Amino acid sequence: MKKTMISVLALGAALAGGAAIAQAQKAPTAADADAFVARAEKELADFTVEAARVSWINNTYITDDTDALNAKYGTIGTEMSVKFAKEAALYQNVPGLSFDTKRKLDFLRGGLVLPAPTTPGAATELNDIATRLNSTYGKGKGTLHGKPISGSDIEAAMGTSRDPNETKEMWVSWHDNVGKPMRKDYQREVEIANQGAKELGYPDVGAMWRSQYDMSPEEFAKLTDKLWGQVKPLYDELHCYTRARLNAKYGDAVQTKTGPIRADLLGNMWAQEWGNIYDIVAPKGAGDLGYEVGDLLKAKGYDWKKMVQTGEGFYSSLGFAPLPETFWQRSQFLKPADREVICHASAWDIDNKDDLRIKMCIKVNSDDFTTIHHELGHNYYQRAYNTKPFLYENGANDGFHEAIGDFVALSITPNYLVQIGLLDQARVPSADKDIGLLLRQAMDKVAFLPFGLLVDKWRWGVFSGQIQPGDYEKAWTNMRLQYQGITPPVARDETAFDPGAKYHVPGNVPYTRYFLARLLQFQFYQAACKQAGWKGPLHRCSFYNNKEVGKRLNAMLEMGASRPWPEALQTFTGTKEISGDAMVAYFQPLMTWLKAQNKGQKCGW
Ligand code: X8Z
Ligand code: ZN
Repeated sequence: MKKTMISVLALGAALAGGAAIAQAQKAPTAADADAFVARAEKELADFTVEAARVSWINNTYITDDTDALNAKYGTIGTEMSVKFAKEAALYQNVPGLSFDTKRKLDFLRGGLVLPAPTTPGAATELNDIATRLNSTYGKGKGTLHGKPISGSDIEAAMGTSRDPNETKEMWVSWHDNVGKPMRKDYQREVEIANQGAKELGYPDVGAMWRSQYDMSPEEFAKLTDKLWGQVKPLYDELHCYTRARLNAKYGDAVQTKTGPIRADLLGNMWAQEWGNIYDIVAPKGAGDLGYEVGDLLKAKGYDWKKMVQTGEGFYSSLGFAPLPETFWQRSQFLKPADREVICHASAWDIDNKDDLRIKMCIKVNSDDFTTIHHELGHNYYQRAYNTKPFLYENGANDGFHEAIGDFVALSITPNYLVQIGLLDQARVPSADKDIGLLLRQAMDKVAFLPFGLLVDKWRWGVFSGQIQPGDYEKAWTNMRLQYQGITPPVARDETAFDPGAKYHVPGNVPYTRYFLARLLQFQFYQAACKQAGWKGPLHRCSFYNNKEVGKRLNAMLEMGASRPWPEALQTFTGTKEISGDAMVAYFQPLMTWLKAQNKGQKCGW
């Protein structure tokens, strides 16, 4: 009680305006807190519609002018959110708060991803930097054979090139051209945002990010380590097997038999998903899966529209209403020829009602087919909770938001591909090809896990000061080695800034959400297949067309963030615990097979 009084008086000093001071002088009541939340919710809801439009334009048409507008609106948004966060803190311990008011106060206080201190000019400087970093990433180019190549083209080329000189050139040029110039800006961004976090009563920005999971930041960090422990054995076997196959293909001079894997050989710029090199690791002979989704799409003449319609079709088959006409009019599906954009895929809900959009630079390949399902998952989630109060218009936690579309895409089984006419019945892999199927999935799903964890392990360290600016690069490279067992194709030093070459660092998008989503999507999938009465091996299950699964999914989605996430999880899966068990169960036959393949090998790095 006393503590509350002290903070209330502190507010009086901090706020300008007689009304605030007058109000601050008497102890606030639960009714005051309700009124404050209602006001904050209304103001934020109104503002974010306009801010989202500005941000959309900036992200789909990067110029100095749209950068300036984006930074301006960002600044207004930061100042508004910081003001509400400070005020929310004053009401937090008021006696008699309702569940909803308490929950919304927590969101208001800790929900800012990039807080600024109230020092004059700080929010402006922070938003100038954040916009510049984001746009620098969008405009970034690497080279291939000495010629400039855009971000979306280089991503695709990393998936298809099997020439280690090419992949090395692309890897080095991308990391040097895009990441390096961001180093100073990023350091300053961290400084300012940390001051903001401290003003709001958090030790640093990382602690703030970890505060949004219905448990303490410390408990959350422990939970992520525990989850990683559950799935790490699977990763270790996959790493060992993949390294051996790469060594067999490229020879000792390119990929050593022991030690880490060279980062540019895994079919992905960040070595985060390895499915693109399935051809290199495919079981020899009979076990091979026998088809590649990208090839099927191309063979059937799919274009971006057919790909998106196919994604939509899956959600429709579950009983979700079709996407609105405006989705088709307003989305960015292709990379415009005549201007700079952010190609990194995202899903937008501009008006918190029905103005849903995706922003992609779609290519006809397997990665983008999966990503379309991923992005649409965001859109259907957004629409499912659109009647909730503004502060509940969010995922149960951010991992849920990232998991929905991936969970749906796990249903893209051979039989599903037959159902939609992409695969001929005669080419459905028989049961003896299960290992190929599982390995193809593991190369994307399992390979991702340590990367999903380490991006924020690095940022948590940076924000807490455990990683000092002079060690940014070293700490990053060490974590890539420690968790992923990979090594850059050339030596790196502190003039580099490799974290900046990954969208979410300059884009300031927290990343642990994707680690959680990797596990959650298998929990959702296991539950859906049980609901559907599926009896065969888990990985052959598709819940396409199953309205019952759709109905139960919608029941979880429409909750938004209104309840603690374990309750949302329980609504769909029956359990309150996030766990790696479902993922481990899915890959169990592969695990056995990998162990047999790796027998006699010295695994690890
Ligand atoms: O960023 C994304 C989505 C947009 S939310 C395309 N993902 C992560 C990444 O690309 O690094 C999806 C998987 C992980
Ligand atoms: Zn996403």
